[in-house]
Order: sequence, then C-alpha cells, then structure tokens
Amino acid sequence: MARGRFILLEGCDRAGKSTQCAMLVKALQERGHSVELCKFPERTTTIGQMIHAYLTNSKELDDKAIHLLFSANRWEAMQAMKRKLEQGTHLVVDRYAYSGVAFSTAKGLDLKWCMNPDKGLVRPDLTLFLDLPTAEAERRGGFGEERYEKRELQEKVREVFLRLKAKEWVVVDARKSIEAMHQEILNEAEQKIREGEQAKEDALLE
Ligand code: Z5A
Ligand code: MG
Repeated sequence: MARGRFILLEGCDRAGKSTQCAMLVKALQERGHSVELCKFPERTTTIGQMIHAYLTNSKELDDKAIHLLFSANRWEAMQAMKRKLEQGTHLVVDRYAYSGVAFSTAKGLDLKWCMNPDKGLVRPDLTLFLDLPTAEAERRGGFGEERYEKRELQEKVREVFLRLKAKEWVVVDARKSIEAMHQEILNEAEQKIREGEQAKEDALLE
C-alpha cells in the first residue's frame, strides 16, 4: 500500500480553508480513499484549550509563549499523523506551521526564531495556499470575533505568507466561488495521490 499523502490547505483568514477541507475530505471518501481531517489549532487538547482561551481573549500570554504553544499543539499530533500516513490514510490538514510563522512574525517576532520550533515536523506533500485580499475577508461571516481578526495584522500576515511561499505551492484564488475552488483543489489532490500510487508501483517493479 502506498503511503498516504499529506495535503495542506493554508492561507489568509476567511479564505475558505475549513469549508474546502471538509469538501475535499468528503469528495475523496466518496472516491473510495481512506482520508482524515486534521485541524490546527486542535482546540480539544489541554494545549489547544490554552490556545483557544488566548484567541478568544479570556487569557493573556506572552507572544513567544503562545507561539510555542501553537507549535507544541502540532508536535503532540505528530506521532498519530505519521502513523496514519504510514498506514495509507491521506491527511487533509487545515492550517499548519506556515500559519504559526506568519502570525507570530506579523506580530513582530523574528522570522528565523519563529521557524525553529516547527523544524522536524512531517512535511506536506501538497500545499495549497488560499489567497484572499483582506478587504474581501472582512466581508465574510464571523470576521472580527477573535484576537487576530484585525485588518492591519491580517495584511501583515498575508505579506509573510507570500514571503514564505515556496515555488511548489499551489496558489488558489479564494475570490472564486466555493464550487470552483473545490474543483481546483480536488484536481490537485487527486493528481498528488496518483503520483504517490505510481511511485509505489515503480518501486515494486525495480
Ligand atoms: N494561528 C496562529 O496564530 N498560529 C498557528 O500556528 C495556527 C493558527 C495554526 C485561529 O485559526 C487563529 O489561529 C487564526 C490563526 C491563528 N487567526 N486568525 N485570525 P482557525 O483556523 O481556527 O481560524 P478559523 O476560525 O477557522 O477561521 P479561518 O481559518 O480564518 O477561516 P477559513 O477556514 O479560511 O474560512 P471558512 O470558515 O471556510 O469560511 C469563512 C466564511 O466565508 C464562511 O462564512 C464561509 O461560508 C465563507 N466562504 C468560504 N468560502 C467562500 C467563497 N469561496 N466565497 C464566498 N464566501 C466563502
Ligand atoms: Mg478555518
């Protein structure tokens, strides 16, 4: 059995990451794939509850302390994620280390310092960056409820994301309709899954 593919959806606030992750998981399951959703922050763990309290303004934390908690929240999920990938389950992941670096750097922390705690985390096979201008994000539901949902910070976050963007990232224009984005994301994910299966077959034939 081929290793599962790690498919990451990153991007700006309200770009539709959670909407698209749910649609992608459902579509891949309907096509017979074993697939699971992971979301960061994972708010159900003890660390995740501290992050939630911070994001909803019921707890104050030093910028470096909250950065390390976001990273620890990924590390505590790592063994289970690796196991699932090894068992052939595809993971659709809603935000990851790039969000960690983008938000903390936008707040004023040093980029290199921010990258260090996430070094060694399992690497995505496909990163889809959902790009949305901040003015458009503000018009979408729920914007403004949590700590980081402020125009000036969001614009800086987008700038850092664009600095982090590697050449292999796929940029998805999040101004498009939900359905149009879904088709594009599903095509990219299926292609990546086929490549993984092909590589396994080739390895068997050697
Ligand atoms: N954070 C961090 O600082 N460090 C880290 O390491 C990590 C995260 C991992 C909470 O994250 C905060 O944590 C976040 C980053 C920081 N801060 N902010 N701001 P979260 O992932 O829990 O945030 P969220 O509450 O899920 O919001 P989101 O991710 O920004 O939204 P989204 O998932 O991209 O969008 P959505 O929920 O799918 O859609 C939003 C709305 O837009 C909804 O009403 C949809 O129906 C609508 N929508 C979606 N797509 C479309 C299209 N195509 N057209 C029109 N309307 C649409
Ligand atoms: Mg979301």
